[in-house]
Amino acid sequence: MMVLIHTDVPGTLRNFPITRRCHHMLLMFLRYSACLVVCFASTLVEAKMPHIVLIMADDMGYGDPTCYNPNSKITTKHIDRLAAEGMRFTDAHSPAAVCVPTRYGLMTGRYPFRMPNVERHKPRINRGRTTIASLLRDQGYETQMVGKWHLGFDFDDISEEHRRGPVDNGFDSYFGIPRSLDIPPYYYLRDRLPVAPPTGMIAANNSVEEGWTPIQGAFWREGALAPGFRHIDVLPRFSDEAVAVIDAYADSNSENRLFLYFALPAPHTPWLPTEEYSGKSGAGMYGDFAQQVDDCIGRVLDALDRHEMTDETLVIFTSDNGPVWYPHDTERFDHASTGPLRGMKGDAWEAGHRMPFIVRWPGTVTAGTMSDQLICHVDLMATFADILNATLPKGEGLDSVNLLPALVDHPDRTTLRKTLISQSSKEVLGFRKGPWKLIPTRGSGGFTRSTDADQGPEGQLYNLDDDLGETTNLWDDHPQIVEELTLELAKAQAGVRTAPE
Ligand SMILES: [Ca+2]
Repeated sequence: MMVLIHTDVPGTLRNFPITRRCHHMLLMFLRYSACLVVCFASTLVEAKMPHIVLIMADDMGYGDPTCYNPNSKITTKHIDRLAAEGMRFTDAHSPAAVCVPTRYGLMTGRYPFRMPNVERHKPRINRGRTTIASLLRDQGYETQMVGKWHLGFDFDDISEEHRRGPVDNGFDSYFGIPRSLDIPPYYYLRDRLPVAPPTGMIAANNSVEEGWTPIQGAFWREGALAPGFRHIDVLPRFSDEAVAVIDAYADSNSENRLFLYFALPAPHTPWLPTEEYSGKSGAGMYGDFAQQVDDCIGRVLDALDRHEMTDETLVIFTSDNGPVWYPHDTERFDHASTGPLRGMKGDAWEAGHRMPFIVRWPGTVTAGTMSDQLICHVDLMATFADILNATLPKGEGLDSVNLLPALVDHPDRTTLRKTLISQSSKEVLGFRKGPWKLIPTRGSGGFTRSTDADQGPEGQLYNLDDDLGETTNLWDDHPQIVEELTLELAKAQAGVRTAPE
């Protein structure tokens, strides 16, 4: 019988801290001795991979968590705890400035301009596409999702089976709502079935009388609603479900690792803080609701602590796009939900897509560190694959760049992701390369209304190193850079892979 022992250590592992490097060399030895002790070795290899908990807030701004904005009027002690115990990224981006395309990019590792153009609320992910969940499931993870899906379902009757949702895209189980909590019909789903189908109706709601715009506050649209469904219950219910997933996993004594994707429906509208949180922040009902979101994250972290899973769990916290927060809100509350960034949700400007992004992974990621590495939600696919030493199927994760080196050895910020494409709500594609950011149109491309100041050159070019707030348009000053970035963007749009193979 031949025994193969490979001594070559993969590139990323060379850079691991020494204890982890030894640990991984042992794992590699076990893996390649598999022809002798297949079952024994594979059990050990799987047992040493981290649990993964991915928490994505909905419409939370770059300036909301206190660890990103010391002047925030919102107490975010649990998000701050993650930052204190992990790595906080300052140049992390959603692939889009609104919910659906960002979630497509997160799940598939593909920029959302590649997303199939289908009828509203129909499935967005093609059959057979690798997702982060299917990747992890195929590597032996138990994959669970709680929260807002918003990538469409296929069904014949709303009271019957919903196909092509989370459990048909790599998740073993799902509890959640089909889309944003201000878009009807309003009902819960468990796996493929409605918990109760939406047979009633609810009138529209907003908070205009309290000084908010029609798309802020306790805003939802008129539509069908399941019996007993209350919008205000959804966030607490999801927290209960996420904690229950961790409890059930811990009680099961499973030999597999856990992947929990907790897709919070908040602080997206409707802003509905429960009584316990009302009036507790300095940023109105938005801030109160965001503070409740932070506590929900705290409940998940507590569950990991309670089951002594914290030390072996990779936790990622981020948000899917910027906040619905206007300059007059910043003035009114002296709270900049967008931080120092220009614009808001939907925009091609930075506030639309530059996101809080924190990674905690005890023993691998150094506590209390920061990274200015350019990263994007689409990068989780390649990063998870590298952590698991898995190979992505050919053609999958087309735009996903492996971030593991950024987590373990803090390389120069220009070494991993070279470029970034982020899309606005009107599908304007912004192109980033180094400090330069090109927006090939005038204006925000999103929710911020045009002003006279948006006139002038046909497009926008900013140097974010000098001008993070995108105040000075350099389009006319650097025609060569405009040309270079325009060409690179066109190549990507033509279908060219943007991430290394
Ligand atoms: Ca969102």
